[in-house]
Amino acid sequence: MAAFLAACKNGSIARTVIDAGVPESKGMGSNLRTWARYPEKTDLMMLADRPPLLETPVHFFLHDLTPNDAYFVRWHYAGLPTRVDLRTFRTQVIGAVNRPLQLSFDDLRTKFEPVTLTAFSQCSGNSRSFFRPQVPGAQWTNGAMGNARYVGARLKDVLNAAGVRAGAVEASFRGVDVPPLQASPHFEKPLTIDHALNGDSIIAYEMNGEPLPMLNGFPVRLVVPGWFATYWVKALSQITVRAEPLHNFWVDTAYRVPTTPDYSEDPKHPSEQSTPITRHPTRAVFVTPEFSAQLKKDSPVEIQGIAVDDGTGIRRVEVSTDAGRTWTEAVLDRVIDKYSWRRWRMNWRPTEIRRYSLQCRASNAAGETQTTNEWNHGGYCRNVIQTIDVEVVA
Ligand SMILES: Nc1nc2c(c(=O)[nH]1)N[C@H]1C(S)=C(S)[C@@H](COP(=O)(O)O)O[C@H]1N2
Ligand SMILES: [Mo]
Repeated sequence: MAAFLAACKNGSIARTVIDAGVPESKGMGSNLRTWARYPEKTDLMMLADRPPLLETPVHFFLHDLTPNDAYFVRWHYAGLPTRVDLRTFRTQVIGAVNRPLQLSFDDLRTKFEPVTLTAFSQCSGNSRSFFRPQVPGAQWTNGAMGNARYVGARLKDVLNAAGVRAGAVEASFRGVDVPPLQASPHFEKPLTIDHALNGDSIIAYEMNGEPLPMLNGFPVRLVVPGWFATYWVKALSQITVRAEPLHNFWVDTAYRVPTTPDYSEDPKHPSEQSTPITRHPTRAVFVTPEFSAQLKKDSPVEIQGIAVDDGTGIRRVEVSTDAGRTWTEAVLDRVIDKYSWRRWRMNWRPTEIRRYSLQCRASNAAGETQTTNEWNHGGYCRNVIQTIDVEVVA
C-alpha cells in the first residue's frame, strides 16, 4: 500500500498515461486505445480515468492466474479509497442480526477459518464493444476479466457470528467508496440470504498470495464465485442483513438483463421485462492467436483459450476453423478449482493462404452451450460464440 499512498495526493491518484489514443493493434480496427500505469499496476488499457476503468491485455490470460498488477479495474464513483487505515477500518455487520459486529482486518483473518479458493471474475459488461448494433457503456474488449486465488473468511461464518434473525431475506454489501452527490445512491448490492449463507462466498483479504491491490478492493472484498463481479463489493465496509429486499438504482435500474433466453432482445423491440444479472453463462474465449493475427501457411500453431461457467463445470470446448461448419474438440487443461476458469488448447496447421474465421464454443456439465446471435441493450453477459479472423500468409 505504501507505493499506492506515495502516488496519491489530495485524494487523486497520480497515474502515467503511457500512450494516449494509439490505434489498438490487436484488431479493434478504428478503436483508439490509451495505455496508463496506475500505482500497484502494470500498463493497462485505460477506458476511463475518473473513476479508473482499466482493462487487462489478453496475453495475461495465457496463465492459470492473472497477476494482481495486471488485474482489470472498475469503479463506479471517483470517490474510491486512496488510503485505508487498518487501525480504524472495520467491516460492520448490521441490520436484522442478533449481535451487530465491527470486524477489523485482523478479526477477519484470525477469528474465522481461512478458506482458499481460485475463482474467475468478470465485469457484466465484459466484451461489450463487440455488440452490434453498438450499445452505450464502457467499451470493454475481452479483458474485463481474470482468474485469481483468494484467501478469506466465509461470509456464512461471519453472518452466523452475527446471528441472522429469522425472517431475513437478503444481505447487502457496500464499500467505503462514496457517491459524488449526496443524492446519488451508494454502490450497494444484495444477495438473497440463502445465497449469502450457502458457504461459497468469502470476504477475501488475500489475492494471489498478497494483500489486495488498492484498486481491487484493499483491504477486503466480497468474492461471490460463479457470479458476475458486480456483486464482488470492494473495500467492503458494511454488510446489512435485511428483513425487506433492498431497492436502489444498482438493483432496480442498472445491471439488469431481459428475462428472455440468453438474455437476448431485438434491438428494434426491446424486452419489457428484466431481471438482475447473476451467474456467468457458459462461454469460451480465444486468448491466442489474437484478433487479426498473421499466421504462416503450413506452420503449426497452438490455439489457446479459456472457458468459464457458473461453477457447474466445463465439459467440452470445440473450435471451428471454417466459420462454424465443422468443429474439433480442444484439449482441456486440468481443473484448477470449481469456480476457476478452465484453460484449453488445440493444435492447428493452416494449409491455405487466405483469411480464416475461427470460432470457439464451450458446453458445461449441465448441457449449457453457446449460440451465434444474441444482443441486449445493456451489452451485458455476452456469451455469443466468438469469431476471430486470422490472416494466413506465405
Ligand atoms: N465498492 C465497490 N465495489 C465494487 C464496485 C464499485 O464500484 N465499488 N464495482 C463492481 C463491479 S461492477 C466490478 S466489475 C468489480 C470490478 O472489480 P475489480 O476492479 O477488482 O476488477 O467490482 C465490483 N465491486
Ligand atoms: Mo462491472
